[in-house]
Amino acid sequence: MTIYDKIKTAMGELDEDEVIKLVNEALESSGASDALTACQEGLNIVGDRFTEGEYFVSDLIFAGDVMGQVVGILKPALAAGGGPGTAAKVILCTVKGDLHDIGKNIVKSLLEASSFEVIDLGIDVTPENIVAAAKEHDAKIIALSGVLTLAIDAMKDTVEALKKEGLREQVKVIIGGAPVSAEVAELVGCDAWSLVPQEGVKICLEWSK
Ligand code: B12
Repeated sequence: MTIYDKIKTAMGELDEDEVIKLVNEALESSGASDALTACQEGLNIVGDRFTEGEYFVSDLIFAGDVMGQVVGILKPALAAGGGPGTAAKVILCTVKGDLHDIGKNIVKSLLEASSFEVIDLGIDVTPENIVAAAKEHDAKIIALSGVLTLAIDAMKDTVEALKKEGLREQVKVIIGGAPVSAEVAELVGCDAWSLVPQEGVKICLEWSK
Protein backbone atom coordinates (compact mmCIF):
# COMPACT_ATOMS: atom_id res chain seq x y z
CA MET A 1 0.00 0.00 0.00
CA THR A 2 1.42 3.42 -0.95
CA ILE A 3 1.41 6.24 1.56
CA TYR A 4 -1.35 7.89 -0.46
CA ASP A 5 -3.56 4.80 -0.25
CA LYS A 6 -2.87 4.77 3.49
CA ILE A 7 -3.90 8.43 3.79
CA LYS A 8 -7.08 7.79 1.81
CA THR A 9 -7.98 4.80 3.99
CA ALA A 10 -7.18 6.63 7.25
CA MET A 11 -9.32 9.60 6.18
CA GLY A 12 -12.14 7.26 5.21
CA GLU A 13 -11.87 5.64 8.65
CA LEU A 14 -11.73 9.11 10.26
CA ASP A 15 -8.53 8.09 12.04
CA GLU A 16 -7.37 11.62 12.86
CA ASP A 17 -3.96 10.78 14.38
CA GLU A 18 -3.05 8.48 11.51
CA VAL A 19 -4.11 11.04 8.86
CA ILE A 20 -2.02 13.80 10.46
CA LYS A 21 1.00 11.52 10.90
CA LEU A 22 0.85 10.25 7.30
CA VAL A 23 0.28 13.70 5.80
CA ASN A 24 3.38 14.98 7.61
CA GLU A 25 5.34 11.99 6.29
CA ALA A 26 4.07 12.56 2.76
CA LEU A 27 5.03 16.21 2.97
CA GLU A 28 8.61 15.28 3.81
CA SER A 29 8.93 12.62 1.16
CA SER A 30 7.19 14.12 -1.84
CA GLY A 31 4.15 16.01 -2.89
CA ALA A 32 1.66 18.10 -0.98
CA SER A 33 -0.69 17.94 -3.97
CA ASP A 34 -0.81 14.15 -3.91
CA ALA A 35 -1.44 14.16 -0.16
CA LEU A 36 -4.29 16.62 -0.70
CA THR A 37 -5.79 14.45 -3.44
CA ALA A 38 -5.51 11.37 -1.20
CA CYS A 39 -7.38 13.22 1.57
CA GLN A 40 -10.08 14.28 -0.88
CA GLU A 41 -10.47 10.68 -2.00
CA GLY A 42 -10.74 9.71 1.66
CA LEU A 43 -13.45 12.33 2.09
CA ASN A 44 -15.32 10.69 -0.78
CA ILE A 45 -15.33 7.50 1.29
CA VAL A 46 -16.69 9.54 4.22
CA GLY A 47 -19.35 10.99 1.92
CA ASP A 48 -20.33 7.55 0.60
CA ARG A 49 -20.58 6.16 4.12
CA PHE A 50 -22.74 9.13 5.08
CA THR A 51 -25.01 8.44 2.10
CA GLU A 52 -25.22 4.79 3.10
CA GLY A 53 -26.23 5.72 6.65
CA GLU A 54 -23.05 4.39 8.26
CA TYR A 55 -21.75 7.86 9.13
CA PHE A 56 -23.74 10.79 10.50
CA VAL A 57 -23.62 14.60 10.27
CA SER A 58 -21.33 14.59 13.32
CA ASP A 59 -18.89 12.50 11.26
CA LEU A 60 -19.04 15.06 8.42
CA ILE A 61 -18.26 17.78 10.97
CA PHE A 62 -15.33 15.74 12.28
CA ALA A 63 -14.11 15.05 8.72
CA GLY A 64 -14.23 18.78 8.04
CA ASP A 65 -12.18 19.40 11.17
CA VAL A 66 -9.53 16.83 10.21
CA MET A 67 -9.41 18.22 6.66
CA GLY A 68 -8.99 21.72 8.08
CA GLN A 69 -5.92 20.52 9.97
CA VAL A 70 -4.56 18.84 6.84
CA VAL A 71 -4.97 22.04 4.85
CA GLY A 72 -3.10 23.91 7.59
CA ILE A 73 -0.19 21.48 7.27
CA LEU A 74 -0.12 21.46 3.47
CA LYS A 75 -0.85 25.14 2.85
CA PRO A 76 2.76 26.45 2.85
CA ALA A 77 3.87 23.72 0.45
CA LEU A 78 0.84 24.11 -1.79
CA ALA A 79 1.24 27.86 -1.93
CA ALA A 80 5.01 27.77 -2.54
CA GLY A 81 6.05 28.92 -6.00
CA GLY A 82 2.68 30.50 -6.51
CA GLY A 83 3.79 32.14 -9.73
CA PRO A 84 4.77 35.53 -11.00
CA GLY A 85 2.29 37.47 -8.90
CA THR A 86 -0.31 40.10 -9.63
CA ALA A 87 -2.09 42.76 -7.70
CA ALA A 88 -5.50 42.03 -9.23
CA LYS A 89 -8.56 41.65 -7.05
CA VAL A 90 -10.59 38.46 -6.87
CA ILE A 91 -13.99 38.18 -5.23
CA LEU A 92 -14.18 34.67 -3.75
CA CYS A 93 -16.97 32.89 -1.91
CA THR A 94 -19.02 29.76 -1.40
CA VAL A 95 -22.37 30.38 -3.05
CA LYS A 96 -25.83 30.72 -1.54
CA GLY A 97 -27.15 27.71 0.37
CA ASP A 98 -23.74 26.07 0.68
CA LEU A 99 -21.72 26.10 3.89
CA HIS A 100 -18.71 24.06 2.71
CA ASP A 101 -15.59 26.20 2.78
CA ILE A 102 -12.55 23.92 2.89
CA GLY A 103 -12.09 23.95 -0.89
CA LYS A 104 -12.70 27.71 -1.03
CA ASN A 105 -10.05 28.30 1.62
CA ILE A 106 -7.50 26.26 -0.34
CA VAL A 107 -8.23 28.36 -3.42
CA LYS A 108 -7.84 31.51 -1.32
CA SER A 109 -4.39 30.46 -0.05
CA LEU A 110 -3.16 29.73 -3.55
CA LEU A 111 -4.52 32.99 -4.97
CA GLU A 112 -2.87 34.94 -2.17
CA ALA A 113 0.39 33.09 -2.82
CA SER A 114 0.22 34.55 -6.33
CA SER A 115 -0.31 38.00 -4.77
CA PHE A 116 -3.96 38.36 -5.72
CA GLU A 117 -5.93 40.56 -3.38
CA VAL A 118 -8.67 38.17 -2.33
CA ILE A 119 -11.94 39.59 -1.12
CA ASP A 120 -13.34 36.57 0.69
CA LEU A 121 -17.09 36.96 1.20
CA GLY A 122 -17.33 33.69 3.15
CA ILE A 123 -20.05 31.07 2.80
CA ASP A 124 -23.72 31.03 1.81
CA VAL A 125 -23.33 34.25 -0.18
CA THR A 126 -26.28 35.51 -2.21
CA PRO A 127 -25.92 36.63 -5.84
CA GLU A 128 -26.93 40.14 -4.71
CA ASN A 129 -24.06 40.34 -2.24
CA ILE A 130 -21.58 39.06 -4.82
CA VAL A 131 -22.75 41.70 -7.31
CA ALA A 132 -22.53 44.40 -4.63
CA ALA A 133 -18.97 43.35 -3.73
CA ALA A 134 -17.90 43.30 -7.38
CA LYS A 135 -19.16 46.87 -7.72
CA GLU A 136 -17.70 48.08 -4.45
CA HIS A 137 -14.24 46.66 -5.10
CA ASP A 138 -14.26 47.12 -8.86
CA ALA A 139 -13.10 43.51 -9.16
CA LYS A 140 -12.64 41.95 -12.58
CA ILE A 141 -12.54 38.34 -11.40
CA ILE A 142 -15.17 36.41 -9.45
CA ALA A 143 -14.35 32.90 -8.19
CA LEU A 144 -17.29 30.83 -6.98
CA SER A 145 -17.04 27.65 -4.95
CA GLY A 146 -19.75 25.11 -4.17
CA VAL A 147 -19.90 21.51 -3.08
CA LEU A 148 -23.62 20.82 -2.93
CA THR A 149 -25.58 20.06 -6.10
CA LEU A 150 -27.78 23.05 -5.28
CA ALA A 151 -24.73 25.27 -5.61
CA ILE A 152 -25.07 24.95 -9.39
CA ASP A 153 -28.32 26.94 -9.35
CA ALA A 154 -26.79 29.56 -7.07
CA MET A 155 -23.82 29.92 -9.45
CA LYS A 156 -26.19 30.29 -12.40
CA ASP A 157 -28.24 32.88 -10.49
CA THR A 158 -25.04 34.80 -9.75
CA VAL A 159 -24.11 35.00 -13.44
CA GLU A 160 -27.69 36.08 -14.23
CA ALA A 161 -27.50 38.77 -11.54
CA LEU A 162 -24.24 40.08 -13.04
CA LYS A 163 -25.95 40.25 -16.44
CA LYS A 164 -28.93 42.07 -14.99
CA GLU A 165 -26.66 44.68 -13.44
CA GLY A 166 -24.81 45.15 -16.74
CA LEU A 167 -21.56 43.85 -15.23
CA ARG A 168 -21.20 40.59 -17.13
CA GLU A 169 -18.94 41.96 -19.86
CA GLN A 170 -16.56 43.52 -17.34
CA VAL A 171 -15.93 40.52 -15.11
CA LYS A 172 -14.61 37.03 -15.60
CA VAL A 173 -16.29 34.26 -13.62
CA ILE A 174 -14.58 31.01 -12.66
CA ILE A 175 -16.34 28.22 -10.79
CA GLY A 176 -15.05 25.18 -8.91
CA GLY A 177 -16.10 22.52 -6.44
CA ALA A 178 -17.20 18.91 -6.50
CA PRO A 179 -20.33 19.15 -8.71
CA VAL A 180 -18.62 21.32 -11.34
CA SER A 181 -17.96 19.96 -14.83
CA ALA A 182 -17.87 21.22 -18.42
CA GLU A 183 -21.63 20.70 -18.69
CA VAL A 184 -22.25 22.57 -15.45
CA ALA A 185 -20.00 25.41 -16.61
CA GLU A 186 -22.02 25.73 -19.80
CA LEU A 187 -25.27 25.75 -17.86
CA VAL A 188 -23.97 28.35 -15.42
CA GLY A 189 -22.63 30.55 -18.22
CA CYS A 190 -19.26 31.20 -16.58
CA ASP A 191 -15.95 31.87 -18.33
CA ALA A 192 -13.94 29.02 -16.84
CA TRP A 193 -14.14 26.10 -14.45
CA SER A 194 -11.69 23.84 -12.67
CA LEU A 195 -11.54 21.28 -9.91
CA VAL A 196 -7.83 21.93 -9.43
CA PRO A 197 -7.07 25.12 -7.51
CA GLN A 198 -3.60 25.51 -9.05
CA GLU A 199 -5.18 25.42 -12.50
CA GLY A 200 -7.79 27.97 -11.42
CA VAL A 201 -5.06 30.32 -10.24
CA LYS A 202 -3.29 29.99 -13.60
CA ILE A 203 -6.49 30.99 -15.37
CA CYS A 204 -6.90 34.01 -13.08
CA LEU A 205 -3.28 34.99 -13.78
CA GLU A 206 -3.98 34.88 -17.51
CA TRP A 207 -7.06 37.08 -17.02
CA SER A 208 -5.18 39.62 -14.96
CA LYS A 209 -2.40 40.17 -17.50
C1 B12 B 1 -16.75 18.06 5.44
C2 B12 B 1 -18.14 17.98 4.86
C3 B12 B 1 -19.13 18.76 5.47
C4 B12 B 1 -18.84 19.79 6.57
C5 B12 B 1 -18.20 21.02 5.90
C6 B12 B 1 -17.22 21.75 6.81
C7 B12 B 1 -16.57 22.88 6.09
N1 B12 B 1 -16.05 23.81 6.89
O1 B12 B 1 -16.50 22.98 4.87
C8 B12 B 1 -20.27 20.05 7.17
C9 B12 B 1 -20.46 19.20 8.39
C10 B12 B 1 -20.58 21.50 7.51
C11 B12 B 1 -21.16 19.51 6.05
C12 B12 B 1 -22.52 19.79 6.02
C13 B12 B 1 -23.38 19.23 5.09
N2 B12 B 1 -23.10 18.36 4.14
CO1 B12 B 1 -21.28 17.93 3.66
N3 B12 B 1 -19.70 17.06 3.29
C14 B12 B 1 -18.43 17.15 3.72
C15 B12 B 1 -17.47 16.20 2.98
C16 B12 B 1 -17.21 14.98 3.85
C17 B12 B 1 -16.14 16.83 2.56
C18 B12 B 1 -16.24 18.16 1.76
C19 B12 B 1 -14.86 18.75 1.57
O2 B12 B 1 -14.42 19.58 2.34
N4 B12 B 1 -14.08 18.24 0.60
C20 B12 B 1 -12.67 18.60 0.44
C21 B12 B 1 -12.52 19.86 -0.39
C22 B12 B 1 -11.03 20.24 -0.43
O3 B12 B 1 -12.98 19.55 -1.68
P1 B12 B 1 -13.81 20.58 -2.58
O4 B12 B 1 -14.65 21.44 -1.76
O5 B12 B 1 -14.41 19.83 -3.71
O6 B12 B 1 -12.68 21.55 -3.16
C23 B12 B 1 -11.64 21.14 -4.03
C24 B12 B 1 -11.98 21.32 -5.51
O7 B12 B 1 -13.32 21.08 -5.80
C25 B12 B 1 -11.51 22.70 -5.82
N5 B12 B 1 -12.40 23.86 -5.64
C26 B12 B 1 -13.34 24.10 -4.72
N6 B12 B 1 -13.87 25.30 -4.89
C27 B12 B 1 -13.27 25.87 -5.93
C28 B12 B 1 -13.42 27.13 -6.52
C29 B12 B 1 -12.63 27.47 -7.62
C30 B12 B 1 -12.81 28.80 -8.26
C31 B12 B 1 -11.67 26.53 -8.13
C32 B12 B 1 -10.86 26.88 -9.30
C33 B12 B 1 -11.52 25.28 -7.52
C34 B12 B 1 -12.30 24.97 -6.43
O8 B12 B 1 -10.43 22.90 -4.96
C35 B12 B 1 -10.49 22.10 -3.79
C36 B12 B 1 -9.16 21.44 -3.56
O9 B12 B 1 -8.83 20.52 -4.55
C37 B12 B 1 -18.30 15.87 1.70
C38 B12 B 1 -18.01 14.51 1.06
C39 B12 B 1 -17.12 14.62 -0.18
N7 B12 B 1 -17.18 13.61 -0.98
O10 B12 B 1 -16.46 15.56 -0.43
C40 B12 B 1 -19.75 16.01 2.20
C41 B12 B 1 -20.85 16.40 1.23
C42 B12 B 1 -20.38 17.50 0.31
N8 B12 B 1 -21.93 16.95 2.14
C43 B12 B 1 -23.09 16.59 1.80
C44 B12 B 1 -24.26 16.90 2.53
C45 B12 B 1 -25.54 16.21 2.08
C46 B12 B 1 -24.23 17.79 3.62
C47 B12 B 1 -25.42 18.27 4.46
C48 B12 B 1 -26.73 18.53 3.67
C49 B12 B 1 -25.64 17.22 5.58
C50 B12 B 1 -26.84 17.47 6.46
N9 B12 B 1 -27.81 16.58 6.35
O11 B12 B 1 -26.89 18.42 7.19
C51 B12 B 1 -24.86 19.55 5.10
C52 B12 B 1 -25.12 20.76 4.19
C53 B12 B 1 -24.81 22.06 4.81
C54 B12 B 1 -24.83 23.16 3.76
N10 B12 B 1 -25.95 23.83 3.60
O12 B12 B 1 -23.83 23.37 3.08
C55 B12 B 1 -23.10 15.81 0.50
C56 B12 B 1 -23.53 16.67 -0.69
C57 B12 B 1 -24.52 15.98 -1.58
C58 B12 B 1 -24.82 16.83 -2.79
N11 B12 B 1 -24.39 16.36 -3.94
O13 B12 B 1 -25.42 17.88 -2.71
C59 B12 B 1 -21.63 15.25 0.46
C60 B12 B 1 -21.08 14.99 -0.96
C61 B12 B 1 -21.63 13.93 1.28
C62 B12 B 1 -22.49 12.86 0.64
N12 B12 B 1 -21.94 11.95 -0.15
O14 B12 B 1 -23.68 12.82 0.88
N13 B12 B 1 -20.51 18.75 5.20
